[in-house]
Amino acid sequence: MLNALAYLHPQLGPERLRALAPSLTVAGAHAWLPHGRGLSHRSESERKRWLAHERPLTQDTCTTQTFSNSLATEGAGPLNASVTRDRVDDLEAAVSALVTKASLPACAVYLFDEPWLLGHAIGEHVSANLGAHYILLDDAWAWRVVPGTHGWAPHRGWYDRLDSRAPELLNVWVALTDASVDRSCIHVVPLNQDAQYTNTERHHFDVPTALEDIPHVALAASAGDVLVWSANVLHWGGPCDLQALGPRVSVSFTLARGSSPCDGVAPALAPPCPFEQRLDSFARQIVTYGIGQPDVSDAVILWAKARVMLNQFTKNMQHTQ
Ligand SMILES: O=C(O)CCC(=O)C(=O)O
Repeated sequence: MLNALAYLHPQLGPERLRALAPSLTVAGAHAWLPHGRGLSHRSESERKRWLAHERPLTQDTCTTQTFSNSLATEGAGPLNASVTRDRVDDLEAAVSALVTKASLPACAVYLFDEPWLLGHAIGEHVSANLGAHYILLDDAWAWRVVPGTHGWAPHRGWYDRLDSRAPELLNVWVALTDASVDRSCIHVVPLNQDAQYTNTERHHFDVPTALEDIPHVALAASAGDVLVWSANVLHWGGPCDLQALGPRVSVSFTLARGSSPCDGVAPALAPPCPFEQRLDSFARQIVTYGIGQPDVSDAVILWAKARVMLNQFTKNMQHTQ
């Protein structure tokens, strides 16, 4: 039944996705595996060998100290590593093909393994730098902000106080194109300038109605840059001017420290993983974030809601049997 539902949306079959982004991997079907078979049934050593091919990050000039200091004081900053040029180009091309050739949401890029491999690699890098173990959550989104539109409105990813040296919840945002001030870069209110946060009596924060007078910083980024912020930092995606060089494309991840609270969000599936499970995860992201997004059609929302509901129904049936 679920198989049938997967393909009710004509653009969501693995062959169609492979045709749209031939340089990426669907369902763990890495090029060196015959007949495009997944790896989920293979041994751990084979899996590790496959993952070892994947080095999507390069170390940057910004030091560990700079990264951890800006996180501790401002709650946000660039990671001291960036994404390799090839991987940035492949992911950006995939997002653009999904949106422009198949009318799918940018977030469909998470049907491929590579974004998750990148998320896991960033999680390991952040863990090593902050001296705390972070896990990647099943919580992700992708943007293609076209000129004349803007990124997400101001919000916090978490509304309670977090540990500033090693926040329990981190947002990770990866630029797949340049994201300059005129091309929808991220804006943040640094925690040390956020009146709500500097009031140490206060433990729950909100989003002020008037932002004009609030000090904020534009975090202009180049393609491949990785920004990390404590989830309770007030942030938003700026406007992409009509004169900008092109759309701003980016992907995001969420990392949770150890077993910290994360609103019931499960850990991300380790790649490679079966395509059906990727579809489930994609449907969950659409249900969580997709409504009202310009690149998410009503057909995709309907499909995602049906898939999530059917999964829930199947789970309930299994519990009652
Ligand atoms: O890219 C954007 O416009 C918003 C990003 C964001 O709000 C987030 O990653 O939480």
